[in-house]
Amino acid sequence: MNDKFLHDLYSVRMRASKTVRSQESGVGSQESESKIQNPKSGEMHISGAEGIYELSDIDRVIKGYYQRAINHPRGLPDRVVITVEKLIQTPDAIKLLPVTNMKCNTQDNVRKIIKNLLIKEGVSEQAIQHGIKVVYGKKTMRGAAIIMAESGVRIEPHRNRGVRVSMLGMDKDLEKALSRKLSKAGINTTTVKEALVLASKVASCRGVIAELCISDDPDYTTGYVASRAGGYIRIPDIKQKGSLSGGRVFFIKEKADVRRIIDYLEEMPVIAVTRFY
Ligand code: WAQ
Ligand code: MG
Repeated sequence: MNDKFLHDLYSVRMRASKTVRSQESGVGSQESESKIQNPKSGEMHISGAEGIYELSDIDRVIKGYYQRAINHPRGLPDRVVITVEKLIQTPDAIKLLPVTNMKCNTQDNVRKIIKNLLIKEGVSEQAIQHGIKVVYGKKTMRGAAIIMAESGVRIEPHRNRGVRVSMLGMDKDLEKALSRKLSKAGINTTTVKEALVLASKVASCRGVIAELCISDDPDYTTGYVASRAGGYIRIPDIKQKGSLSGGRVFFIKEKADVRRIIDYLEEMPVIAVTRFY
């Protein structure tokens, strides 16, 4: 990628959280308890967002992120942190994964569908069970869990926080083309576009085999399984409406260098520039 790409590019990140007082999360209140991200600080994750943008877009992006933070279905945050940083490294060019849709599911067979898709990628049954526990579990994290695809061992260093994929963006022409394509399918939303870029960055990381994702928004019931080989496979009705659970799991090769994977996902700037692998 040429250096004009680096000119005036910034990473913008937002995270919104709320401190849940002990009465609210007290005994017998399973719902509040389930929302607490970090039991020690009582901090509950409300929402987060991140992207790479040109300087001229930052004003608009910050306003949008702030609106998103304070109008979130998970509740009103009492802390919103927005970070703007100029990129010091030229982004890598990546490709977007192709998008496909699974047919509607009943709650009964949705776990079977997840399992089959992940087994196809070579993830073991044990690893899948552990992954399913994370994304359907009561505790929601700000980032993703990392699970070794064979042994099923969970390996990310900060269990409560997880690994937060950051430093990712999409070329403007590609975004226009993608919007047109998604519009035809009736799914041209920020949620889909952001998830697709994230999944594409994760899939571009050497050592990552597949990803499983369920939104933690109570109203958003579509999730996905993604991999470089299988693409981005949307799964409707992956969770019940109203549920606050959700999360992401990255399944990695058993012998992969976890530190390198985390550094790439969190720190290496990438821009999606073409549609498919
Ligand atoms: N890096 C790592 N994990 C993340 C990140 C990130 N940047 N953002 C969110 N997560 C984790 C975190 O545990 C959240 O609780 C969980 O994922 C869900 O995040 O095709 O909206 O932002 O229709 O609620 C997928 C389907 C939507 C889109 C995903 O996720 C489609 C979504 P949310
Ligand atoms: Mg969310």
